[in-house]
Amino acid sequence: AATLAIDIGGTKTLTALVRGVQVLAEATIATSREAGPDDWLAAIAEQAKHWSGRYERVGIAVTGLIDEGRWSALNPATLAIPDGYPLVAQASKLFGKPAFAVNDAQAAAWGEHRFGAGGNEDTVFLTISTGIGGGVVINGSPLLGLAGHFGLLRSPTLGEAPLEDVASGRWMATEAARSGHQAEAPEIFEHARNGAAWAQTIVAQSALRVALLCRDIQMMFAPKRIVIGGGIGLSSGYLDAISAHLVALPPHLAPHLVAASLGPRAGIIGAADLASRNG
Ligand code: BMX
Repeated sequence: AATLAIDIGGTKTLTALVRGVQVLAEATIATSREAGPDDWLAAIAEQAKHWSGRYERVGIAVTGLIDEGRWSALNPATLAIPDGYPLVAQASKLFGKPAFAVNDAQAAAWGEHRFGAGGNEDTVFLTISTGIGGGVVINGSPLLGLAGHFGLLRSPTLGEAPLEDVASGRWMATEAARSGHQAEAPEIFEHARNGAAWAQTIVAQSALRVALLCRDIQMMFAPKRIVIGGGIGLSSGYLDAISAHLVALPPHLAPHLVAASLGPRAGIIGAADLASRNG
């Protein structure tokens, strides 16, 4: 039987009907930053109407922290979520099916570990997106709750700001505006490819900071692979830019970086599989 799989990110929401690794149908809607969780769920329910009767459970991946089925923002700048929103309770009421919720990067880490680039071995997944999310799968188990929220790491050299505030897609757009260019992340990559120095500097700075994060993650978990996903992470040239900073490391300290093979679907596939195991 299929799962209604949902991935609510800071910019967009992916809704799908998933069976195993198969995505039977899908739709992307914008996550309205002015609205709140009740409205986001209502918009998803509207879309899911087309699939009524075709799913028996709901698996939800979200930007933010999930604790005992309740949803909160860690960095409200990525998405402002009211503290402790009863997501699992609301979703199971709305859809009339058992629901399971997990952080978006943790869901994607699980998806990639089981069905994608992680190859069923120890995997750390990083999504470089509106924010920067992380998920860890060690010894076949996903670390849940707060574990893996690498975008929230702070380093004195970055002036106490959380890492994602100085490296994510949102940061890139802010940096562009500071240098007099109105551009969202996809346009910044476009400008960088066309040789614009201001855009190249922004991409390079973000990639360097993420490279340093990957180096540190290798020290913490020594995963077989670090899988890179998210709209920024999967932009052409970005993964190479990170890897270029890591080639000089001695082999036993060097992380092995690979692109998410499930692409933007890692979260829905992971959330669906976790829901089927927890329901
Ligand atoms: C933030 C945090 C993480 C999330 C990551 C990527 C919030 C709202 N989110 O670090 O939980 O995994 O952003 O989120 O505190 P995305 O929306 O960029 O995919």
